[in-house]
Amino acid sequence: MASATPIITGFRAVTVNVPMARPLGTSADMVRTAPLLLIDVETDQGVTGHAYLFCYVAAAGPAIGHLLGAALDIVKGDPVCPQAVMAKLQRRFRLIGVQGVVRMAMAGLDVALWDILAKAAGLPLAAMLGAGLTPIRAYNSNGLGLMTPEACADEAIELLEGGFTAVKLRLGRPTLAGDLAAVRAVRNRLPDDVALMVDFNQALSLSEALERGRALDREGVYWIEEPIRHDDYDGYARLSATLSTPIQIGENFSGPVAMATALARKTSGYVMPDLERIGGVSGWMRAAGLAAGHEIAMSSHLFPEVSAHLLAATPTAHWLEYMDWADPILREPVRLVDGCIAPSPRPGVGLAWNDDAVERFRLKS
Ligand code: SMN
Ligand code: MG
Repeated sequence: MASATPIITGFRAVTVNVPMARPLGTSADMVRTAPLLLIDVETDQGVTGHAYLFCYVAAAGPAIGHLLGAALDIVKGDPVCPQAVMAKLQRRFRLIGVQGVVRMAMAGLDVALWDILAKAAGLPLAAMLGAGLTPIRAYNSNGLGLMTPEACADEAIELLEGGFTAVKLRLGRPTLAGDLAAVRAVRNRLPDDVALMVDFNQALSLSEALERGRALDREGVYWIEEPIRHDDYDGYARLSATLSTPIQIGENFSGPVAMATALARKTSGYVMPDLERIGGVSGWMRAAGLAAGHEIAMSSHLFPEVSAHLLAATPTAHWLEYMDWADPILREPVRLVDGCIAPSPRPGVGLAWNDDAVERFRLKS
């Protein structure tokens, strides 16, 4: 006999601000702490779903928590059917627009709902999605911010510990010469078979990106990430047609429709959707279908714990972005084996909070 689908009964959301082991200087801002919104969604069957969101700025945590409360008011009493819940919220939030923090709140809820479904089935999320618990090749994305070339080279070597075969360097200094010095220092120090990704965080104009991209084409870089404004798809199409190094974009795709638009315009050689901007598990699986249809390699952005499950179920899975930012508040941080991360074998997504650490890092309002 089929068991009844759990019913959504309530939620809790707590913002923590967790210091990063390796602060990250990007071209936009210096990031020293990870503001995370920890989400628990409760059901009538006693199964609780967990998810966390990366809030970028601490003030966004409580704001997204409030939006989540508004979402819960709308779907309380509904069964845990993520597709139906997301469709209902999409309709109800149409006037404010399903973008930015609204989309993030919905994505957090979606992940928590999938966690509930997988726990109720007694399966890890990857298995729930029909995939095996395949370890996913990861690049170490901790640190490697805008520092001196020497400091970057030293940190790049430290980041190989754990068997990593790829690291990501942030770029976007005031001059091309400054960026090139950092790339050369890191590339010269890394073994030849270690891949080096670079990320500009949208720092450049199109003409600057063409100039720096042409220079990087000679430096053995694996991909060039977000050189220009994230939604300048004409600019990305031009860069992709001109440069030999693949362009990488996707952390700012707001839902699968944005990704479909980008793919149709041949903006990049690779894509890397972000769990909380693409629409949680439901949005990711649609994005994975698009990537498969276009035969384009798809990586993840942040959220290594959930992304490991999702990449296991992604036909064109490429690289998992590994960062340790949530480790201090997790009971079981993600496990690294030979530079790969395997989805947690526990039922659900495998997130459980370390309550003492949550109390220590809780944002006091
Ligand atoms: C990044 C993401 C989140 C915070 C800082 C920097 C970066 C990445 O764009 O892709 O890791
Ligand atoms: Mg990036």
